[in-house]
Amino acid sequence: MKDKLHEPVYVTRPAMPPLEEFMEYLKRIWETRVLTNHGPFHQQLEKELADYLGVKYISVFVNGTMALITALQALRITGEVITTPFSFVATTHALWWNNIRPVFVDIEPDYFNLDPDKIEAAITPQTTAIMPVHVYGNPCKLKAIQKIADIYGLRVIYDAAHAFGVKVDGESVLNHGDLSVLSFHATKTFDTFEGGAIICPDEKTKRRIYFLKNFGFADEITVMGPGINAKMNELQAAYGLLQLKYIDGYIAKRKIITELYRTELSGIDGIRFINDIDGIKHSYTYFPILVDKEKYGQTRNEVYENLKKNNIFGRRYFYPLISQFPTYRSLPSAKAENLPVASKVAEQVICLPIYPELDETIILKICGLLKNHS
Ligand code: T4K
Repeated sequence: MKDKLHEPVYVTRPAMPPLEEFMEYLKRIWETRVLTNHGPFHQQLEKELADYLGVKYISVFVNGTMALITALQALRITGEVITTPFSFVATTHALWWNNIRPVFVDIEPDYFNLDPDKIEAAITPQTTAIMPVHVYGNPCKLKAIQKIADIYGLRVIYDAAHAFGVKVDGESVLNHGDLSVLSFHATKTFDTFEGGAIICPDEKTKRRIYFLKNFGFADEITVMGPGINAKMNELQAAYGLLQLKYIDGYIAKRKIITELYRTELSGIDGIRFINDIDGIKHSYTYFPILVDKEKYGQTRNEVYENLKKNNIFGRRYFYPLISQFPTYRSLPSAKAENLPVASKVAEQVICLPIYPELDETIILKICGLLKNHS
């Protein structure tokens, strides 16, 4: 155990199924020689994911970023899109790649998602859509966002990269909005090495997405538009099928870890974490804490450095805000005065290690370091 306690611990580590079981899938690929282009594993994964997640139509992608870019294409989004600065940079990059102007709106202080009360003021005649993020897998204020979208005739595309398996009152959070986008990156609860998906409510949209992710081919000689190559390959899809057999166990372990963190960290003045929300089935992809330097006596950066000195590599997701990166910082909506809550949270947040194999002794070590910090 001594060694384990001194090994570097990263914010995450992918949970992997037994290698022998993957060999069976590899043998099949070697036999059929179907490596990509909507092969049998690709199709089977779409079917099994739709059943598992409780969604009607899902289209799997090579990664989440390409899925986001294609989702915007699928709905022909143009002009301006209202979005959050408190996310991974890919959210806004997907807009940039579509020549769409991001308009940053502040987040709410409880779950750090786009604040619906601030959306209306940011709408202009050029606004065509809202792109919120279910940050850390906690659902956005779905009804309030949809209400605004309905009044102003806007589309809603949820970046649900963190929300695999999340349910609201028994229904998938992915069924909200016009489209939702998942990431199956190695750092996520459900991974296919790299991967992603778009969830849509009707067959017609799924068909359009299907064409778009394969260069726009509608059939062998018909190209319906400037599609891209963003298909998930058979290796990724096969791995995803195997991962699905283990996913409930992964989520259960993440829940146990989350609960241990909460027990150990409760009562530390100046450390805040998010509790489970009534009616929500969580997937525990991240464990963020907020450090209030006045009460805790150390800044978030000091906490980050102190953990690092002890071989614990937490991550400051999401600092800096996307609005602070050179590509976006000259936008009027990127000004810190426009984003007071996001600016504060970005200065205070650190995500602690969480992954199914994380040992209890390591969690206790991390919590011990946080308790005895003076
Ligand atoms: N929207 C949102 C809201 C997102 O969070 C993301 C991705 C996207 C869209 C885009 O989806 P993808 O196109 O990625 O599917 C990571 C991930 O690369 C990224 O997928 C994720 N969000 C983001 C929040 O985190 P980094 O640069 O922090 O990852 P990295 O490589 O530093 O990994 C973190 C730790 O994980 C490492 O210290 C060790 C461990 N790790 C990582 C990898 C890649 C492993 O143990 N094995 C691995 O293979 O961005």
